[in-house]
Amino acid sequence: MTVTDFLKTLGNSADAVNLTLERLLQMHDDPEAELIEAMRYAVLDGGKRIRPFLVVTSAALFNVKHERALRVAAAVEMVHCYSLVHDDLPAMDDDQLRRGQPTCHVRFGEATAILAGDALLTKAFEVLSDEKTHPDANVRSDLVLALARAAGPEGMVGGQMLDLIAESEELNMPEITRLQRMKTGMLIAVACEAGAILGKATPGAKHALHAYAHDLGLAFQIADDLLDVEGDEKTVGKKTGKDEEAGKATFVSLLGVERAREQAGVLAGQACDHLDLFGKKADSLRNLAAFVINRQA
Ligand code: GRG
Repeated sequence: MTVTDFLKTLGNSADAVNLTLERLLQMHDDPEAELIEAMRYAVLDGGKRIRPFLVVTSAALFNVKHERALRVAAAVEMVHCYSLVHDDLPAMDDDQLRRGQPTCHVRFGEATAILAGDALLTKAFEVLSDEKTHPDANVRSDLVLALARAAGPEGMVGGQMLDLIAESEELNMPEITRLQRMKTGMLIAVACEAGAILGKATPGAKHALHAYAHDLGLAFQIADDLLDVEGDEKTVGKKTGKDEEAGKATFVSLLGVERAREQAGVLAGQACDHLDLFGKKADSLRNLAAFVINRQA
């Protein structure tokens, strides 16, 4: 598959997820409508939709019904977008720009942005728990458990706490790896795991996807650190140079640009090796690994 073909595949998947998100977050006339508007603003304003792509593509390995995978993909994206809204708040990173647009709190005010983040997080679990997502209650509860673990104190929120600590304490390589694994890696991993849960995959297949996602998550983060150092603010769609400004140690500050880029390549290659048992069926996941380390935004 050429890069252009892959970008088309990613774009088609994003369109389908956007439609699902649009349907799940319908505007209405009630007095609290501004909350829905802020949620829609945070979710429907672009983004690469990498996590939804992982859900849909890993689910396809097990022939899961597309509508089911799309609902789970939308739920994972809601959690991702909530984390971006809260991360941009004045009490956190105090960012003005996200995906090339004013951040949610700049557009709607801080209080509404906090509520929009809260509501996206809870809505995600409502979607997963709904029978429309899967008729088997065990599958639904496994999805809820997996996403809660990935997003909570032992996952993304815990990682964000470590990130706050990193502003005043110099972390070493194992500590940064753990931080990034929790902050970004676990949501990426649960996106792959969700496909396997929906497809009632064998332990071997689940393990392979988990190993792929682990390496992909680290490669993704190194690429993100490289973009913060080298990226063009307009293309990236958010402020760059933030890690250095905050005095935060990152993979790039510890390894240097060249070794960091090399390491991202090694991790992406390793990620693909874990997919051997799926054969050609997993080519889209392999292409995603290449996309993640070469992206400009
Ligand atoms: C505030 C609860 C809470 C958690 C915040 C994930 C996170 C923790 C903050 C996001 C800040 C950040 C820039 C993290 C680095 C990696 C990352 C998640 C980048 C953004 O993800 P992309 O590149 O973004 O997939 P798009 O816009 O394409 O969806």
